Amino acid sequence: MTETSSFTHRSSLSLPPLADAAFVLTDAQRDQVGALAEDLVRVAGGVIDGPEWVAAARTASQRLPRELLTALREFRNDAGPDGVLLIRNLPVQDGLPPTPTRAGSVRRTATVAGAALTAAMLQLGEVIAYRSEKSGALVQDVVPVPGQEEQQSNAGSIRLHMHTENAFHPNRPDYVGLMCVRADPTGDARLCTASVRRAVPLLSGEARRILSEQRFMTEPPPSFGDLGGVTPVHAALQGSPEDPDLVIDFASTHPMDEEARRAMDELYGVLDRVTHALFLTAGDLAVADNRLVVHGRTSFGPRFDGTDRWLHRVYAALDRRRFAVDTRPGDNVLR
Ligand SMILES: O=C(O)CCC(=O)C(=O)O
Ligand SMILES: [Fe+2]
Repeated sequence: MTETSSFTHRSSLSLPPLADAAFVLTDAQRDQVGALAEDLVRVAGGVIDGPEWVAAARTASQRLPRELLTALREFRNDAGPDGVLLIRNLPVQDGLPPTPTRAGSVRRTATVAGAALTAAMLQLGEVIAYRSEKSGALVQDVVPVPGQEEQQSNAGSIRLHMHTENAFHPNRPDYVGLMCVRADPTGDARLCTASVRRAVPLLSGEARRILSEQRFMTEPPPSFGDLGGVTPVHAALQGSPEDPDLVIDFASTHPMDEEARRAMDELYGVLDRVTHALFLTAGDLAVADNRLVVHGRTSFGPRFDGTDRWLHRVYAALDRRRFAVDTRPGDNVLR
């Protein structure tokens, strides 16, 4: 189905570029974030994946510039029609090392960029990770990996299909933060986002009805095991019929019957028409509301010589009580 669809952003050209709606920090605001991030680099030996560092980052996040705090708070209340908050001119440390090329690369110790990203995400919710993904690290690298070019994962460099982050998981992140520390030198790699709020009005009534029924199944990656026996059958449109959430992954969600397949094809086409493509440069943070937005990436040609595109990724979940069932008490790493 989706494997054969061509990837074009037809009418995305007529949408206002998301970059125009960005929150751009002034240089003084960037330095203010840089100062709190520098402090965090020194806390608890900079060891991110421990309760001490996360607690310090949570406290420090209250010192983010007032205007940024306001933008984050408003985004949390309502992520708007596009469901993405683009924040630009965040600090990135000088002397960035070569882009990693290892599979599963993560940040175990704090950097200025990693700390700034975590602080921003902590104003949206609690930062979380998954034990079976990127070794449970809270700050992860998104980099192309040699030998994994063809994979439908963020280590690949072929087109990454549009997806809800961890669509297969009963406790998905509410927000996905992707911060660029090194832009793609070829200029080709673009983060793609599409909002269910833009898509739903373009869907037929029939497709809306079918997509709202439990007629879809999303496979977990093998590393996640059986997720405690939770059945992965779900509706693609969930919650409010007027303003639904979207749960779908065009690489791993399977329609369970012929009508469901047609509805999913229609959804694919409609999402394609409302897709924004964003070229991220160093210091850009794109936060997607994972209930409203699917995201993916255009294909690009990595060089694996240390100059490739490099993003950091942090997830946030709104409610610690909701994900407690999948963690040990007080922990931020879900099964
Ligand atoms: O590389 C990108 O722009 C997106 C990758 C992605 O989907 C992810 O890391 O969750
Ligand atoms: Fe993703």
